[in-house]
Amino acid sequence: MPVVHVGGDHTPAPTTHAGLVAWVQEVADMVQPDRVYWVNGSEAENKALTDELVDAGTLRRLNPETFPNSFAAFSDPADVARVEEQTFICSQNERDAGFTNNWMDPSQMKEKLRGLFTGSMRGRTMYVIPFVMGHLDAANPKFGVEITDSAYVVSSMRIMANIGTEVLARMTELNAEYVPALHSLGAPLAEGETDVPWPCNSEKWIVHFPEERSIWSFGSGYGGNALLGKKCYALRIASVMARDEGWLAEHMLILKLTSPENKTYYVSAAFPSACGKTNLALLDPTIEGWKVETLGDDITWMRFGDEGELRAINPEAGLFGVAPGTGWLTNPNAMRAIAKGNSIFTNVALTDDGGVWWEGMTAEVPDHLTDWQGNEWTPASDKTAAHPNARFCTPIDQIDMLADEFNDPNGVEISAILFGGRRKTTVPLVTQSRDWTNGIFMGSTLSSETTAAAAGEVGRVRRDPMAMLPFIGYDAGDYLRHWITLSSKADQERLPKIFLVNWFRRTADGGFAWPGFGENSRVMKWVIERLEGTADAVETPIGYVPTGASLDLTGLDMTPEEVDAAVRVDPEEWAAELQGIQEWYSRFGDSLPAELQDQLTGLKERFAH
Ligand code: GTP
Ligand code: SPV
Ligand code: MN
Repeated sequence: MPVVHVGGDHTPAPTTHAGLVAWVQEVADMVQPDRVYWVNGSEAENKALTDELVDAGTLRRLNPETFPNSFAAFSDPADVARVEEQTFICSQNERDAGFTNNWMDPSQMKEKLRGLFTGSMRGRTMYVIPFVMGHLDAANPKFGVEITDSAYVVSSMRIMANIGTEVLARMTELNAEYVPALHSLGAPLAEGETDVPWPCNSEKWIVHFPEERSIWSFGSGYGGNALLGKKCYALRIASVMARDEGWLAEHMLILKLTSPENKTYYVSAAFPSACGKTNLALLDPTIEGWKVETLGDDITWMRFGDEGELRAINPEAGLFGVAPGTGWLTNPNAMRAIAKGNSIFTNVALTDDGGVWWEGMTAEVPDHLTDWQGNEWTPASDKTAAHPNARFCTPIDQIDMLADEFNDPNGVEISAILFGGRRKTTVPLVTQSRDWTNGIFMGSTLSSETTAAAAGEVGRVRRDPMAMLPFIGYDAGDYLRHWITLSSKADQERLPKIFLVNWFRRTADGGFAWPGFGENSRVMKWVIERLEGTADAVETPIGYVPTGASLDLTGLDMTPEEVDAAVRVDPEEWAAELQGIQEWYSRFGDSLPAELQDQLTGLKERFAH
């Protein structure tokens, strides 16, 4: 593998971008790696890296017959999810981080981080990964450069983003600005010390400097903490860019629907982590005549176009999906993409024939597995075989139903936006907002039970505005105001309609009130028919919900009472909900837009009448 050394026997960096070369040199001086390597993104390079990772025990090569060019990684049991407690927005002023973010004075934080990063790559290779989020030929391409000491990160970033030589060439040609994104596992190796399969540090810091548009991540090798193009850049830093440049960076999927009449619609949807974005993005409809294609499953960048239409792109190139629950019955499109290979699995279980398995992948449970922690596992085991936040990392172009428009730098026009959460009670299957501002109110008060995607308690209801709670890179009230003011750029006729959905409501016996997955196509059909003005709805204080007769239930084994239980607006449940919203809004202090306070007042009044 060709190696570019910095210092000593200096070989020139493969770029004349002076700012970049200087930054790489500065980082190398601090982290003191054994070598510096500029990632070119080629297949040969990836083969060499994955071979090394297999030798080091970080990756297990899967059976090439069933999972070609695919690998499994098993993390340190303390490094399995995003660490929100250790995630910081270090704006110059504390006020600009807002109450939803951890904050520390940026110079103090830099000093702390410099201490941790000094010598942190000793004994390791420092990889320099030029990448672009979104299209390389966009009007204003969003470049980044991740420096990391993890080859697992390099190989995963190669799936999740466009990386390497071509990107660097374009950056150089444009002398472009880029987001410097520094990552270290925080596990230097002493002379002669043998490595562990998943190096990391018990101390973790995921830090963003919004004014500088830079990222420093220390101590974790896990996805959202370490693949810095994803949450750190494409959401936290991008949300700040979006605020300043007049666009939106959102935790959303993008879906294309074609009706039996051959009309096409694009819908984006924001659900919190592990609440169904990838599954809806890859929807396999159960109703006749409807076709679904996908453009993205996790992050969406949107801007108002010249005609006042809201246009969306997916800045990512891969899926980093929740494995458990992703199966041939619930999500065949994801399974087909995974089966093509070229994937990295993390914290899944291994089958005896060198394949992977997780809860919900197949109807049949294997008799014997090796669980994600390397222990023997049988169906009698009292633990799950895969970690609940086990992930698959797969190139998006392996999805058969990927829409061609994915490749269009101009994106697609969004007709409807869904906000959704995981709520056992209270929130109906689907509700159409009264209007745009009421829809922003719905998004701003979105609530969901916490999941295994972040470290900490699971199942606790928390407010998660626009599913962006862990990802808004600035003050949450300013973020909501940005949504409101931005729509002045819109053609009011073409503003998307906004809906609130909940696939996770439970019945008295604890089961799901709605079968979900492919059956969600029935809800999507209602959404489209609402846009077209053909579906009925009943007006409730929270908005418009379907009548039993307006949802297409053909072939679905549900009684009208069961459907009613899924769409019901229960005044008692909503009395408690209003209390929760009131408390939530009180936390914003004076940064809450008055329009949203008015929305809450209006909602209370409608319930009182
Ligand atoms: P992140 O990648 O963390 O952002 O998650 P996500 O929002 O993409 O969630 P994903 O689609 O991976 O789903 C998370 C979990 O919810 C999986 O275990 C799914 O099986 C489950 N799930 C998704 N959609 C539905 C649904 O309609 N009904 C039910 N009951 N479960 C669902
Ligand atoms: C999420 O947690 O929302 C994810 C996974 O999509 S991660 O990349 O870890 O953030
Ligand atoms: Mn996500």
